[in-house]
Amino acid sequence: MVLAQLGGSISRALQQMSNATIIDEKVLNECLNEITRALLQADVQFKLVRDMSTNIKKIVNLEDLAAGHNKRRIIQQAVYNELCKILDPGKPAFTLKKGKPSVVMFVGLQGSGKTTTCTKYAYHHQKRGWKPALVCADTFRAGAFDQLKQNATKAKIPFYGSYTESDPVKIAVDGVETFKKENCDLIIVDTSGRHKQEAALFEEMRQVSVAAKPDLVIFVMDSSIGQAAFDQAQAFRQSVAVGAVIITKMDGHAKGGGALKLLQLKVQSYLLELVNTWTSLKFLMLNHLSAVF
Ligand SMILES: Nc1nc2c(ncn2[C@@H]2O[C@H](COP(=O)(O)OP(=O)(O)OP(=O)(O)O)[C@@H](O)[C@H]2O)c(=O)[nH]1
Ligand SMILES: [Mg+2]
Repeated sequence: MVLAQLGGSISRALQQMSNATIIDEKVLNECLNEITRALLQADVQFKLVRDMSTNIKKIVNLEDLAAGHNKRRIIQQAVYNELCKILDPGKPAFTLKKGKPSVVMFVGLQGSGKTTTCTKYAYHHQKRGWKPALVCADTFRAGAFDQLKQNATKAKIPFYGSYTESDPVKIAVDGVETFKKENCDLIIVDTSGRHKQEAALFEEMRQVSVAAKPDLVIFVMDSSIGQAAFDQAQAFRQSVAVGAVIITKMDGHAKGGGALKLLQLKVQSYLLELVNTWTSLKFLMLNHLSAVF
């Protein structure tokens, strides 16, 4: 179920409840069952959904509510608050600061959409008055620099990379330094998603991260991987301090649940630093709807 569908199902359940002539236990239960079903279909962890439903029932104690109370409004507010609780990572999101260069590093498995999303992210900020730049620290895949260069040129964003230098750490450091001198306030470092061995990929990522000192590391994940999201994100988290997640290809797959699976990560505390998962997600959803290129 894609996120838009999930939103639609929840709204419909609330609307049906609002349309009922009398709000009683049966109407409340039907509404909660609908919401529960929609969340479970979207792959949200069972325990989370069950707790949410229990909490709402506790808050909305129909017997205790005096006749004058607007029960519809109280139920809607309780559902809203409980959904927000699931999504709220409890930490302020990373924000860019004017006049200070922020370095944002993108990591993720091959083909997850890092290079594409780097440019979307840069473009998104450029439109809002920031001065972004792109650094291609993927020296493993032939054609990686050309791809970034092409994207950056289309979006009119300055870029840095090399056809001859094979050390991604050196490129990352040089690129960041170059753009700091040029007063860019958002320096985006794209990294490799493939290597002969996975261990080598994680080690490279760690070294680039140590050298480029990113203010934020964004883990890019393809929405179609569904259940595998959990293990993948956890593996990345062990190598670098992932601070946000962007879920790509939400346009092409019906498995938006992969995105919601991340809720489970948050709640199970594996990715405590997923500070702005949802701001990133919103950004991404906005962007691919209004095709950047
Ligand atoms: N439909 C769709 N396709 C996407 C999206 N993001 C990326 N792609 C496509 O997915 C493919 C891989 O994207 P890249 O940006 O090259 O992925 P990457 O993670 O940089 O890949 P490597 O550099 O090989 O690790 C490309 O064909 C993109 O056009 C998206 O949001 N929706
Ligand atoms: Mg790439």
